[in-house]
Amino acid sequence: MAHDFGVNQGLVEELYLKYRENPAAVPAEWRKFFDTLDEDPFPPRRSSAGAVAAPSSVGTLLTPSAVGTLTAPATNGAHAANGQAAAAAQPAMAARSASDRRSFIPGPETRAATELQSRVSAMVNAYRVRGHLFADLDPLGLAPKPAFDIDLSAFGLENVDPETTFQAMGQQLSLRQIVARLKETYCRTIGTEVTQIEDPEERNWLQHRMESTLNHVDLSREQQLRLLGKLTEAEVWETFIDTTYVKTKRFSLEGGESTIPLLELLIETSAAHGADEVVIGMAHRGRLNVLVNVMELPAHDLLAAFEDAQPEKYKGRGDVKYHLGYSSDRKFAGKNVHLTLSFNPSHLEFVNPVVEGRVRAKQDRREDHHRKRVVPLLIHGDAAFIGQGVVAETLNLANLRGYTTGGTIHVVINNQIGYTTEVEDARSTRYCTDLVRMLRCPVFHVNGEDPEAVAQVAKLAAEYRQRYGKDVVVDLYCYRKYGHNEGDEPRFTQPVMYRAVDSKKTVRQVYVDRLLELGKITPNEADAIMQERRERLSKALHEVRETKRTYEPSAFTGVWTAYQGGPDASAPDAPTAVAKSTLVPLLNTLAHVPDGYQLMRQVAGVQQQYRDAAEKGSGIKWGVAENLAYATLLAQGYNVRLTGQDSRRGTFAHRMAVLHDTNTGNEFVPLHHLGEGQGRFEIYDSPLSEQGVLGFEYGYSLDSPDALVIWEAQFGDFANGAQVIIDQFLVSGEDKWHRLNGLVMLLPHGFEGAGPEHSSARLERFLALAAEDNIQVVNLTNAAQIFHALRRQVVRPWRKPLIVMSPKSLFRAAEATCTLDDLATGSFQRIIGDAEIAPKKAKRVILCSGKVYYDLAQYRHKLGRDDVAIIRLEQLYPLRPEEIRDVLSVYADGTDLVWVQEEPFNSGAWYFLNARLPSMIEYRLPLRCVSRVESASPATGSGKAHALEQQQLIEEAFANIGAKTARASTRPRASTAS
Ligand SMILES: Cc1ncc(C[n+]2csc(CCOP(=O)(O)OP(=O)(O)O)c2C)c(N)n1
Ligand SMILES: [Mg+2]
Repeated sequence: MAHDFGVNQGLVEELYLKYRENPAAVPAEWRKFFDTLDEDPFPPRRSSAGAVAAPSSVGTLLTPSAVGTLTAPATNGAHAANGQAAAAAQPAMAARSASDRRSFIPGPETRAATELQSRVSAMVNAYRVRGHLFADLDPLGLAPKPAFDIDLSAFGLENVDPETTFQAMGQQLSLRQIVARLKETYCRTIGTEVTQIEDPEERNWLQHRMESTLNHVDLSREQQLRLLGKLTEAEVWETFIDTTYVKTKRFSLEGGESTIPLLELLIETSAAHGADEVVIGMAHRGRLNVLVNVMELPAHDLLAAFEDAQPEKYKGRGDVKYHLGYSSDRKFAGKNVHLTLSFNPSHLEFVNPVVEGRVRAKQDRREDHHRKRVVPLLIHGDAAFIGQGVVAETLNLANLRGYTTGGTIHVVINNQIGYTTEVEDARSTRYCTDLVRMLRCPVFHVNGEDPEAVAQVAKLAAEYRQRYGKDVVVDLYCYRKYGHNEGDEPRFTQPVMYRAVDSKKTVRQVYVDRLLELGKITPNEADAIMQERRERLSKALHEVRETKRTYEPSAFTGVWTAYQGGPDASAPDAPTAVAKSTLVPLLNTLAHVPDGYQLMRQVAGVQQQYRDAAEKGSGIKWGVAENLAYATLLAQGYNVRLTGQDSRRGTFAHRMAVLHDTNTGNEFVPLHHLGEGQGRFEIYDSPLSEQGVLGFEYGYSLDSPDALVIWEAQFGDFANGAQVIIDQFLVSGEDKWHRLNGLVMLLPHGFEGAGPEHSSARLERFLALAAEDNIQVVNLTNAAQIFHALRRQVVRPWRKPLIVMSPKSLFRAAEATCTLDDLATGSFQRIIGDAEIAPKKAKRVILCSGKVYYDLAQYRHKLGRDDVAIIRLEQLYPLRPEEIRDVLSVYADGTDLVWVQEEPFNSGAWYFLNARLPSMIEYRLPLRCVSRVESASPATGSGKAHALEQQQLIEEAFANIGAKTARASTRPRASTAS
């Protein structure tokens, strides 16, 4: 064969044949390449049949240098390099042995030059794709090196005169220069993964930014001093606390001090490119340092928290100092930038979706349509980032219309250890950032001991985010100077690592030495910077001790000024009824679709319900009442956001908020067409995620007190997939952080024979989490109730999460419908008494909640009894004792009071009520429970067994009326115990 293009022979041949016919038919780069050939590299040959042989392969269009890529060496196993080209490199290597490559025999001069040029191109590409494997990233020097090399011999270039010039990186350079530039750009203290980016414009932009500067940032002396100043602040804070509060937990940043200048530069660069607000989420490591040195929380406040001088003030509330949030305004790039550090629980990475939701809410509020003004910045630990599932759920939100925030800047404080767990046991991937490969976004690994490399990466990352609106990752390689916390001994488990750690100079000292070497600073100057920072802290401590200052996070400022939390008793009531003159036009609007818009028959039936409601004023179903609640709020100018799996239609097809034309598929959302000045209605089907999405909506509600924000579970059972968000944020945020939120959770709940996993939203769990009026829990029986409950959530200024045990069958039940009058004159009823039964006649009072009410009422009707009252507890928390007392006051002392629940004895509201009700009603009526028997799983898997159980439950509720044996009991019934 006249010319050897390795495994790409067929592909190049095909291109050449085209070129031979018509040079204009191939891409310009190939044309130029073929033009340089002084003889036909593929002279016509004859097949045995005498025809011209077809080219051996047809590939996608490549450039000459991309073909070169295919002959570049491959990596191995799990650590294979990225990019399709690299994947293809492996067979190429197998096909061409080293001796093959060395046996290159130059043909005529130009042909040899062309061949060499393609090898050089291959080498350039190999550095771009895999240079990061050879970069000097680990300040401890312990990270394993790859088992192969990337030197000249890998490309058959080892015998080429180093002064031979080639075209590379857009210039004519000698081979020596090319290698030097490649090593400097890709193998120094920055390792880049950018070749996986799909958009060539983005990839080329980054490549150009890196190759034209050799991935260096050019800093003025002033900028270098600022960098040193930040490193010094980082170090001084830690050493000051270390000596002042010996062995007190602070989760030292030492070893990773570059985090501080990194954050500073990320914010500054974002600001220079359009950002004026940054929301940060981070864990324990270095958080105090960030609070003081980036957020500029006065050191006084944190020192006061260390002093902990007034413990009585915080009994039963508050949080540890390394979870505290803060917000401040600072000047960056000549303008004001608002910084927010989100409050955070111990649970690593769960703050991620919360921050994203907050950013989205802020962007929406500020009409930041390009999402460049408000930027999310998430700081991760290396072990947590790859280990926690919520990371993947949050990354998957990145590019979704309902959730995108225009790109998140991720920083990993990669100290190469998680508590005592080493990298080898922490992940199956090479990098702790490898999960983000799903987004194909750029990743910059950087050696944290090279602050100027960190500065370069900060600029690249922030500029990329601002320019392209996508996620970007900075993986800051560093080490952890001490154990996991300050009381922990790391040498028990990492003796070798800590020998290396113990031999290190501080990051600041390494930089000082470098600046001294370059003559940029004198030793006295460096000392003075340090001294000045130390004195600032000493002075602050002195003042704190003098004044016995304490620290309390500020609350209810900014958009929260007009809202309140606190006790239920303090919650002002606001009318939720809406005049018929408003309701009827809204119903007509909801019924309206554009001319020619074709609806499926069943969907048209749902639309007809609006018309019927407007005309008849009765028989209003749940879905109509719910959509009408949104419509009335929107018409008043409130914003409404509702997300969940399949929420646009509704799992049970009761909502139909987004219509589809049967011919075109075009969507139509009636709630978008209510008229001028209406609020924003957003409804999205969410990805199949619970913790990610609930965290996001919680975050959204944190920054939109004036909106109705709703997360809907497919079935309530799935909400426990988001249990951390519920426990650590939703129910406890007010107690720990003074942070309110008004998120609504719609959790389909109810025993209808659907099996263990589609019956229970675990009411008992929410009631166990209920304290200090932290949440509202309701289980509603009538369409008017959801209308008033949703409206109440927004129109009164009291903000608490609302947990709704949503119905399933009641969506369609005629008994649960309401009238227009109920919406126009009524209000939310926490408890619904029994108007049917004369109190004097009542021998038994049944108390219940939710759909079981209808089963009980129906059975009573069947029995024809007029001596059993049935009272519905629509709101289970907070309970207002006076209202309960009031409703029960009409029944004689000693009347049998039976709590009836569909749930097993150990679930539902029984434990909760049994602990509270008797004293609330001053023990006037003896309380006992009728329920399903105790069970480890919520419900039976047999539909028939369910029906049997339900029948027994209802019968038992009516058994032995008036008999003396009916006793108050808190124990499982005999059948349960045996
Ligand atoms: C969800 C969760 N599981 C376990 C822990 C306990 N824990 C606290 S820190 C830590 C190690 C974290 O390692 P890494 O993410 O690398 O952060 P580093 O402490 O090294 O900065 C663990 C396991 C936790 N806080 N959260
Ligand atoms: Mg770590």
